[in-house]
Amino acid sequence: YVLEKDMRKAIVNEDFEMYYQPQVEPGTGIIQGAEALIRWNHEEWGLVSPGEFIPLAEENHLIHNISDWVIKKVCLQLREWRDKDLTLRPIAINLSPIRFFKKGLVELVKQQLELHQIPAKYLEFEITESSLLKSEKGVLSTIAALKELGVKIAIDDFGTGHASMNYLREFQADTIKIDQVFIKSSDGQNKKDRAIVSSILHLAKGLDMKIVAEGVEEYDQLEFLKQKECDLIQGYLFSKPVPAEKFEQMLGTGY
Ligand code: G
Ligand code: G
Ligand code: MN
Ligand code: NA
Repeated sequence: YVLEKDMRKAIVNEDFEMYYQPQVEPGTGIIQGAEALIRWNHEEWGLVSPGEFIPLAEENHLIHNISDWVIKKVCLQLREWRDKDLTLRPIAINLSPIRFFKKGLVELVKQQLELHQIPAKYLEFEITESSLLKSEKGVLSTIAALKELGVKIAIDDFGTGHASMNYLREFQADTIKIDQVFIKSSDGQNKKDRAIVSSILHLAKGLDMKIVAEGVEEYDQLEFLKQKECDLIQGYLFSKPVPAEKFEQMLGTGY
């Protein structure tokens, strides 16, 4: 309850901040995008992880306010980068499935893009595979309306939600994000995980979808993904999520 009360206060006070984790080409290290990840700087406890407060916000409806704040913040950030003449890269926003059940999402996105004169292709929404599974027709039509605006859609945590093939048929996603568990490989699972990753990469290529591998921490993982022509990698090996100013420096230094 204390956390909930503080969260309401944090929305008003804007105690949240967006961090950005680069997505890079495995061959060149060139930054081609980023995932936006929310951080809560709590006055007493310091940084509170979204893994803790997002599930709570999904229960008490504050997720609507937080989701809308994130969309506005990222659009404003893109505008600031454009105003500084930085080369824009697509930014991926994690979207809670709960947000779909309240009206106005598509309108908000359209309005923010217009307000800041940002081409829609610079926004991508990540939707987890498991949330798609549970979703109804209304969700799919909202996704279609977002796509109509020109924003991109990514399936997050791919491979863990059992949605798989039928969803890839029915649902026009642009990007697949391979879940960290298949990249990290605990001991003894390495051979199996590489077979799974290879087949997901092959599948994505056939479907003309972009593939992002998450949780890349080691060089041999990078080498493997490069060899298998994975489009982009994201993980601590290249960079952890960083504040906007830091990400800006990384863009500016010609990665
Ligand atoms: O950044 P970190 O690894 O701590 O994120 C933990 C979890 O919180 C991840 O599942 C991530 O998708 C989720 N998350 C991070 N930022 C956001 C956000 O802005 N909105 C939503 N809905 N989830 C987020
Ligand atoms: O659920 P989602 O895939 O959106 O969550 C992304 C989360 O993964 C973020 O919280 C981010 O901090 C975390 N993350 C990103 N790269 C790595 C990595 O290389 N290793 C680990 N352990 N976590 C990572
Ligand atoms: Mn994500
Ligand atoms: Na993920």
